[in-house]
Amino acid sequence: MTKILITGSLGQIGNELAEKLRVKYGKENVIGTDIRKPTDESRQQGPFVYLDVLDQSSLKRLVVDYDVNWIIHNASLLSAAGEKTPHLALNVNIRGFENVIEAARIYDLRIIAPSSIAAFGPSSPKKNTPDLTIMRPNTIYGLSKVYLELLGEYYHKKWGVDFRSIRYPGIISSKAPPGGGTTDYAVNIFYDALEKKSYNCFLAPETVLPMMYIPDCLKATLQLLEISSEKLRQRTFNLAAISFNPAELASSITKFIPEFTIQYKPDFRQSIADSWPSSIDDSEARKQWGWKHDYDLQSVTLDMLKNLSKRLNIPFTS
Ligand code: VAH
Repeated sequence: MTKILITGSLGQIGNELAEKLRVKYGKENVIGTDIRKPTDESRQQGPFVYLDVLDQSSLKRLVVDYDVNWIIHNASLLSAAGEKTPHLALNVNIRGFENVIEAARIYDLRIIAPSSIAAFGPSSPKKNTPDLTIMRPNTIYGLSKVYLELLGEYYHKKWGVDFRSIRYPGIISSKAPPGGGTTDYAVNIFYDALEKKSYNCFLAPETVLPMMYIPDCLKATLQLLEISSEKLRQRTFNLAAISFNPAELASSITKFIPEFTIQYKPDFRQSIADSWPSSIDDSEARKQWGWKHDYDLQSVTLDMLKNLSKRLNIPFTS
């Protein structure tokens, strides 16, 4: 019986991942954990337990008590939040991962722990960035993700731990708010487009970044989570879908909300975005586990506006 524990399960990805896994593996077989209080709605979706990934004994107790055999480690501070509180990011992203990968070794767990395109830096190739290349990120988030990849691969080689990792691009979704990332503009813009018909963008109009819609993210995560370990020729994979800049996203929104306007006021997140690739080569994921994305910019825009107009109760005609 597959029993899955998710850390950071109330986050942007964890929230919808828990929902999708519960449909497939059974409500009681997916244990959500976080340090925040869940809403009544998310508490009803399945078992939820408080877990701070810095508390290794609680983590081990949960693995034993719930007979966990897969762990999805999402708890992490993202790029912008990390630059505001680097010591907290060091602790959670590095010490936290050390606790989780050690639990995976002790209890022989399958583990998927996301990395990010933020693991690349200013000296990495900017376009069509391959899986294997120069990686000298200049954010605490980015360096913690390089460490996660290398430590996970060490545990795999040294002790056979079934570690897998995906370098996520920016993720766009409408159910749970994003958690302090540099790509959050691509989510916040939809709320403001409906509520204010305008948006103050914290990145410059021409800043191209790799992005992905949440259904594609969940599809890829389950594909890598479920494939048998022997079929993988590497443990960490680039993942990509669409690349666009704020100006292109704004014009896609304007097709549906003609009166929408955007202003650009780049802040500290501009230098973070400038250090990342503008497009990613994910051919290994496509070759080794059949990855392909379904959503393009137009379909993301339409689906986001439809979902949010329902949730915010703001009329919208597609
Ligand atoms: C961030 N959303 O902006 C995250 C992501 C590729 C970026 O890792 O920090």
